[in-house]
Amino acid sequence: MDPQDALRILEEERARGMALIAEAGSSESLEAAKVVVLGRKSRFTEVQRSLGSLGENERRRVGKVANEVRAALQGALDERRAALAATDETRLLEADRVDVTLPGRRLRPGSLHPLTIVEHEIVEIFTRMGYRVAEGPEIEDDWHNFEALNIPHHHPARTMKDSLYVDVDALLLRTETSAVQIRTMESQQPPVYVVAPGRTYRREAVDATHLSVFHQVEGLAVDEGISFSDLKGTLEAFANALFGEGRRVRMDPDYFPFVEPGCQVAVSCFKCDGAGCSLCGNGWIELLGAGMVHPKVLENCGYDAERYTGFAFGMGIERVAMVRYGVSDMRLFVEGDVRFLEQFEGAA
Ligand code: 2NL
Repeated sequence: MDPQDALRILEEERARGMALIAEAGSSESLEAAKVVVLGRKSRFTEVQRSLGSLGENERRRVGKVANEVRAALQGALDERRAALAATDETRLLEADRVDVTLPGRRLRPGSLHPLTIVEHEIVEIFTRMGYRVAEGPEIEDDWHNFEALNIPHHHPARTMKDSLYVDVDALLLRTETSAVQIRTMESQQPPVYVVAPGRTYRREAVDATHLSVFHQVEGLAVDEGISFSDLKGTLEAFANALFGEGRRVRMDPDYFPFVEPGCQVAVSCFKCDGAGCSLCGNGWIELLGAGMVHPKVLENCGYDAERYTGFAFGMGIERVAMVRYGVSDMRLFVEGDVRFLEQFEGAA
């Protein structure tokens, strides 16, 4: 290589190298610049390799410049490397920065749904009296949902209008939790004291007082010598436990195929004590249906209806919760609006 060319290349490489090093914005691009500027295939290395073929004087002259250029580039590389390492670290620290003076994020623990609160209260009142909790499937067959309950084939509750049928084997979504009590009676002899809370389904339009998916608690007591006055006393105890002392219970005749006699049960209003107010209207709040278990129902379950009698009752949990909390529209219970639900925090 011609010494003049070598010197020119060294100066060009010094200038180009300095620029590349200055431009490197990260540790990675700086290492890439180093390879370009001083690496095995760089023009600088090419010049160095050619030194051996020069005469003594030329070699000293060009070699001296080559050493200067290398030292300058190496110095610039080291300096830039240190600067980039510092900013890398600053960037990492910045990304990891925690402001320990910020106030903590407020946790919002969930709370029980009002229907759950009311269901628990109702069930607990009866378990304190010695009842057991029974549960069963939400998809039922015709026998447990209707036939065993003495609901005849022509009964309006059976039609597509009122029930939700599943596409297989004439199964349906249970229209009341009575089916659970039928299953209980089928599986054991008296005495039976059970409550069956749970979700029930009707093919019905939703409005302020109806949901197509709703909840019930039903109760059943079968034993020797169970009478209508046992039913009344039990419901009085229940009403006093749920709404406070001093409640009275009124029973008016009503018809359900699975009881005889059957009745509609109203509780004296806990707000006006029966005088009449905006909550109750006439002083009474209609809350339950009840009656003496029909002998046919007992026989359907394999019980001796000559020996055993029983009472049963059923209530809608949504209805109880509406009365209890003064809620005027049932749909609020299923809309999931936090502004509604958070009002029941701490209510349980
Ligand atoms: C209502 C009325 C009622 C029953 C449910 C019942 C269950 C069996 C046998 C006899 Cl296994 N009866 N349950 C009895 C009377 C009324 O519910 O208005 N429910 C919301």
